[in-house]
Amino acid sequence: MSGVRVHDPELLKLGLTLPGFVRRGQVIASLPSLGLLYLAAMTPDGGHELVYLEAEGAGKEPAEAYACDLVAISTFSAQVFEAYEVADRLRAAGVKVAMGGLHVSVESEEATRHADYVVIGEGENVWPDVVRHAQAGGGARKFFAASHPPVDVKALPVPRYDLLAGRDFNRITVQTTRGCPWRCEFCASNVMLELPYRKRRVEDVVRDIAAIQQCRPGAFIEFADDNTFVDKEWGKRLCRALIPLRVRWFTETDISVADDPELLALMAEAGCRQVLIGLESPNEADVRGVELKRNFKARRVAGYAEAIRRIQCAGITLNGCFVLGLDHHTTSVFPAIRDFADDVSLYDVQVTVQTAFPGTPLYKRLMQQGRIIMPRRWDLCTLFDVNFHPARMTANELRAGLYWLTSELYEEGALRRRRAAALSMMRRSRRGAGALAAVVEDLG
Ligand code: B12
Repeated sequence: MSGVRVHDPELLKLGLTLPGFVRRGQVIASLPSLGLLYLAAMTPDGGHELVYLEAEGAGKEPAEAYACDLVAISTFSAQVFEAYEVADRLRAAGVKVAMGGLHVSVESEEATRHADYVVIGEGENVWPDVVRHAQAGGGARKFFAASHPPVDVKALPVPRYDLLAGRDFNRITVQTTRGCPWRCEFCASNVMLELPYRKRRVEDVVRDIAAIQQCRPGAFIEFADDNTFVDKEWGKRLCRALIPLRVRWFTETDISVADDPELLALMAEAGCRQVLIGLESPNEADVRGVELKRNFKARRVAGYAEAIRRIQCAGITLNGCFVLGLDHHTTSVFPAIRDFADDVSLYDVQVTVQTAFPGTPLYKRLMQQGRIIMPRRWDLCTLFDVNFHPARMTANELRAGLYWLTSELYEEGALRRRRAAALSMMRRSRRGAGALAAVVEDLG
């Protein structure tokens, strides 16, 4: 399923009018599903013909889907009801349907009402069994990744990027690592990654990027990682290997990337245009307890301003992400985030609403506390729709704060002011100044 999802009508209206919001939406609206491209690469021999299809919504699935014997659908919570509708229609037309991905890995029972085969967990080692089972006319059943050897990221094949030929995508995704050593209460990516943090072989990442460059010269790469630069020495090796490829890329990582100036310099040299980092909130007290293992987030807040300066002065823009509605948040958080973003000259800012994705510790806690407004309304898991009672404000205050902050952050003047400040911060350092033209060209 393609596109972004938001339901709140007020926010949708704002989204159509605010320049910063619109631009960001356009950048991310179009990215392929890397999970499905991996499954395609793992499909066993046997004369199967593979196609990659996208549906913008239920009812918009391409007719080609109905000509398939087996359709694999990847699911996120926000679009899962639409995915179920597509699956129901395909099955009514005699097509077998397999579903997997983050949502159905947690809510597998629900998915069995809509799919022949439901896969729980990482798909690579299970998928060949699903295909063979379907080919043999096997009946509906669940498949568990845990019953297969764990996915060895050092043995991953090249995703079938060639299947994307002829389609328009803003960016193409590559994974360099899987998982994250931290456990944030709200994190939805961790739900299926019982395995520890895993790094791929640098040469395999280079191989995959070369494969992309072959079918899409000049493609902008987005690393579909949860936290790329946990291991700084591995990160340096990765960057050194990327330099000759002359690639431009974006990734998600944590603030500790700023601890290592050599790594930052290599990232910039290797074409890193932006890192996205979950700052969560400008005040230490607000994020206390959010990271469940070692209170990582709270321990870092005091160093944010300096870390941001180091990253941007290295010639890499920062997209700082904030979560609205944490238990310590009062309505004072909205102006605090706006002021902080200005004070530290963030090039890009992303604000989202705390969201209880199924399977997360947050979901469990808010359910126990009776704070989910409409349980099982997965379609509201968009990161922008409020579906819980915050602890220190009302749900309506949270909504109103989101609208207010969105307008403040993304109107043309604010956007221009923040970016000009970020670029002037970069200009003041030798490395930053060197990267300026490339950043402006790639990110606008
Ligand atoms: C890149 C990305 C995007 C891209 C591309 C998404 C895509 N088409 O795959 C874009 C920018 C479009 C996007 C959009 C959205 N995203 Co997004 N995105 C990501 C990100 C950063 C990486 C995803 C990725 O490529 N992972 C790597 C691949 C290899 O893993 P995978 O997809 O999970 O696939 C593996 C398994 O899940 C399984 N599998 C997956 N599908 C299937 C299917 C079958 C049949 C089988 C057998 C197995 C299987 O096997 C695969 C290989 O192991 C994740 C964070 C994360 N770490 O997951 C967020 C994430 C997935 N996104 C999220 C959200 C909320 C969204 C949006 C709803 C935001 C919005 N408001 O619009 C939209 C939804 C878009 C849509 N139409 O559904 C949440 C989803 C949480 C949830 N439980 O639903 C995540 C986890 C981030 C977060 N903040 O928590 N996203």
